[in-house]
Amino acid sequence: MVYSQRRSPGSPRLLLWLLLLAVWEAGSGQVHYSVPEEVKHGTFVGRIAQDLGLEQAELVPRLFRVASKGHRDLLEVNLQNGILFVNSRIDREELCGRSLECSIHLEVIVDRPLQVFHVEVEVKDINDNPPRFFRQEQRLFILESRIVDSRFPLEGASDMDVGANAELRYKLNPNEYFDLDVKANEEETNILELVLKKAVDREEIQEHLLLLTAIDGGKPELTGTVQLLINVLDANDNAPKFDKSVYNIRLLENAPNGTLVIKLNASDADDGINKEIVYLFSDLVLDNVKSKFIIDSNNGEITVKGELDYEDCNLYEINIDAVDRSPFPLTGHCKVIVKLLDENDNTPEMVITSISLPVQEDAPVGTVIALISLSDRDSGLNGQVTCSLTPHVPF
Ligand SMILES: [Ca+2]
Ligand SMILES: [Ca+2]
Ligand SMILES: [Ca+2]
Ligand SMILES: [Ca+2]
Repeated sequence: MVYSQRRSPGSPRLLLWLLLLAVWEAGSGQVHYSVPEEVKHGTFVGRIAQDLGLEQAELVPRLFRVASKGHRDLLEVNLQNGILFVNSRIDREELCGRSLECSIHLEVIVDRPLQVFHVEVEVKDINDNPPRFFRQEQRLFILESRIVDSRFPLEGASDMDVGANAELRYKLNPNEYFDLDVKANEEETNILELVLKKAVDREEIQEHLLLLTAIDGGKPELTGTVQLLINVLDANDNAPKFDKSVYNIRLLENAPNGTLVIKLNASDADDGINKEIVYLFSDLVLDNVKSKFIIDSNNGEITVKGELDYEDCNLYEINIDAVDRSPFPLTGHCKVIVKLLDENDNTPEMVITSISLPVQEDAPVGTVIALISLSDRDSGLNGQVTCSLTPHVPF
């Protein structure tokens, strides 16, 4: 290479000539090396002097020097042996981010005559970044009534490396309820979905804990994990239930107003308003029952409201509904049978059905004077009547 040392900056022709020379040098002096990222200080990169056609002995006298834009200190040349070596830590991710191509451009300059060489040092990716999830925990809320095959989106992981070192696959810990579905899209990201494979039941399990693992394609592979916390939300899928379907109650007639007949109790396995219960007389309940009894819708207490007369009616059948407060309520049923017990509240009644008066003084013994009929509205012993006459009379 010939180069005139004479400088005449005022001459445009010379400038043009210099420029053309520089371009020609750039084209002819291209040397390419590659080095993995994160190698230790002093790692050999290439025999740069030799590859550029320079003698070791001329490096110092010709002021051999290297310039690199922005990252001057990453690579260095030993002027004694003309070897390019790694001078400080090279982190591919810091240098080039997610870009597939990553290289350091060096400009090698020698004087007398001035020559400029261009050297590319490609920085190769190593798998030094595990897949990372943005959160430590992903929380999902799933209504228990969701059908099998329902899908719920998940957030994937990212990997700072490139190529296979950043290609992720995913797995979910084996479990009864959920599968993982991963679809690749054009943007080199994955679409992750949790798929319901068995219906969940809040009344059985309220919270499912899963572990999602992302595995990169490096050798050896690196992994990242995230916990999936799945809260099962309640659906109104349980009707209130009474302890028994029939309650048999015995109650004295004439029980005063407000007497407690029974305190009913129903329970509901759901949650929130889906388990809150209202107690009501069912549509089957007749008016005569409603006139005698009252039910407290909040606590299920049935009390006496009207007068209970055994002689009037001695058996009441009361159908009760327990309804939850859901907007789509479910109902449980029971029957309360109230049997009244008789009290001796009726005096015997006497009716003279026939009488023949006056009695003649010579009436023979055995003559029927009067036919008396006795009755008592009470029952059992209370209704049994005995008859007697005042003593010391001729009858
Ligand atoms: Ca990686
Ligand atoms: Ca890397
Ligand atoms: Ca439920
Ligand atoms: Ca319910």
